[in-house]
Amino acid sequence: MSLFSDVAPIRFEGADSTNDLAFRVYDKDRMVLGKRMADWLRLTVCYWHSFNWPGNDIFGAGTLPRPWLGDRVTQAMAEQKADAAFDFLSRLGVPYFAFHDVDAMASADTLEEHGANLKRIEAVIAEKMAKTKLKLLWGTANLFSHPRYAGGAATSPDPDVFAFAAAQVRYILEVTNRLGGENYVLWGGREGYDTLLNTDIKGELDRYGRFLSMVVEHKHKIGFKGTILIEPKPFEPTKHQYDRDVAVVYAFLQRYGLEKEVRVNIEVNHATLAGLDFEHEIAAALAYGIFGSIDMNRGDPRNGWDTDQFPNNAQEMTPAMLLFLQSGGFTTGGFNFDAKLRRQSVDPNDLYIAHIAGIDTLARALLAAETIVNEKRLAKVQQDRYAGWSGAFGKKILSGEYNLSSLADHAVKTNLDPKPKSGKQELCESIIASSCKF
Ligand code: XUL
Ligand code: CO
Repeated sequence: MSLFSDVAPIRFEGADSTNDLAFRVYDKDRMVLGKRMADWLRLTVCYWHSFNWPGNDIFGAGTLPRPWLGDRVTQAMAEQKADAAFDFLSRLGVPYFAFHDVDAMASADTLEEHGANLKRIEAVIAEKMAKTKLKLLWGTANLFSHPRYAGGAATSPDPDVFAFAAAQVRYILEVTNRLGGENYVLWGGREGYDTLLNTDIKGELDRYGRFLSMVVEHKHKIGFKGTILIEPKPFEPTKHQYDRDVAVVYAFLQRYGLEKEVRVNIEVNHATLAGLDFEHEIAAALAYGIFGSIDMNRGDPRNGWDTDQFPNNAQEMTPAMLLFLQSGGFTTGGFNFDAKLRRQSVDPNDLYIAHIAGIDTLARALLAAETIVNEKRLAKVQQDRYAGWSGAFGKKILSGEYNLSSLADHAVKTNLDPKPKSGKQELCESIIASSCKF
């Protein structure tokens, strides 16, 4: 029995269902372009927002019933939390969870105690995973909540903080490995600055690069087969985070020789906070070959911060889902709901309803993307648009047959006079809109 036990396992009931606690679109065994819906989406619930956040904000205290939370978390409280989390996950019927070290464990005062408490909860979680068949999408270290990390972790001005963070990462990376985690995430919570007046960017980036190299070295040393992921975000809590977006992360990885070792975990509202579309970040990661996983949520267009709301707009999601589908989907990644309830959502069922609505939104977007792929209308627009590059002349340019002057001579001699062609944006947009009918 737990806070979430009052609900029967959530089932697919179809579009006409009037049951708030049922899926209308997400039908895990439904085949989409040759793969089960569940295997495309690899749905994940995050521990921190769902079970480790009491509903506090900067103006007020926690509002949500989370009896296992308190200033000091004992092992018994941590176990009660794990009971509730695994009960919720099993009833919701998703295959994965994700967590930070401190989300799950009892409070600790020293690093040694941190390691011991983490091990104790690892044993509890391992047993629950075996019993429920739930899997770990990723583990991560919280290197941003404790006051010692106010100036960053890997980018802290203090080498002791760097070493403390290294110890924390080593513990949780090894736990992630033992629990069969499929990825390890580094979100650079405070790896950035509040003011440039006291900050040495080059030094901080070099140390951040060193830290990440150490993580990658350790991954190989312990035989962790999962993927190391960086989660870009432009700001909040710092004024400027070094991992501001996918392109910046790629440049960082290249500079420190890690672009073949590390991929990205893209979060919807981190993209929008960076002034970019979510689909832009997916497209960029695919173009650079570093697409890894997705943190699913949405922001509020009129708020400039990370509101972490559950997604509810399938049409908005469809362009990203289309890129995802066309790329073949995840290897080790998944759709993790990095989303939280509103503070007034104090009914235990609200957590189910939020996830169900988010999952159905993803399922709708997936089906819309499938329709678009099958219809081939959008693909044709792109093919026609770039057709010249697969013709003889385009190929000759790309093969290096011309240099700048010989190409210029050719253009003059043949009196080139290219005419504008329609980009067909309205057609593309109407294809997206009309595909969202689920
Ligand atoms: C913060 C955020 C984190 C990471 C994990 O904005 O997204 O929850 O996903 O540290
Ligand atoms: Co996130």
